[in-house]
Amino acid sequence: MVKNTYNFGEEDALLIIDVQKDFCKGGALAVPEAEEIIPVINELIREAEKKEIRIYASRDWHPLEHISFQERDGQWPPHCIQDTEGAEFHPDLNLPENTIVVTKGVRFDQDQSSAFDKTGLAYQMNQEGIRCIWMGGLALDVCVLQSVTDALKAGFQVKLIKAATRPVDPDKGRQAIEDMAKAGAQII
Ligand code: VGL
Ligand code: ZN
Repeated sequence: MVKNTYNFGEEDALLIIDVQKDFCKGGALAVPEAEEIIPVINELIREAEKKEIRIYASRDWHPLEHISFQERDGQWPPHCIQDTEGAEFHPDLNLPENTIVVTKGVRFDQDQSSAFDKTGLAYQMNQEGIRCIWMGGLALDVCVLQSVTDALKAGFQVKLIKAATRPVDPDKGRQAIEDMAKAGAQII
């Protein structure tokens, strides 16, 4: 179905942002059409494995009554609560066993929309000699946008795969693409 070849280089990594049940159909904070990205990401995973490219997957992993929830004057309904079903990766996502999981959203004092926000991920990727990050996941206008922005600020090249992401809000999604391109991301 998805017929794409992704030209991964030796210093590349794949970073999949928050493809979790709560962000998909029936979840606490469902992103429209979220499931449509899964075959695209699975194709990226297959290609990354073929080329022995490192795969990272971030997960939103909130404590109960997190500061980002509406009950705490945050922006979001409760979602991705630690060790609940909604916080699980989507079952159709074929994450290999050697995927490195990046846990975020755990801090009591702030949200972490970006997978790079106080997670040490930029340090880890630099240690591994990674120069270029291919990114997709959920949601385009929230955590993907923030992660792409932070990756660029940290000096990585970024390739955002458009078919591998969906926004919470379509207008904000279009704006996010524009902003990421302006910041230097390559949109594929
Ligand atoms: C996200 C809203 C709240 C995301 C996380 O992963 O895009 N969105 N928490
Ligand atoms: Zn969250």
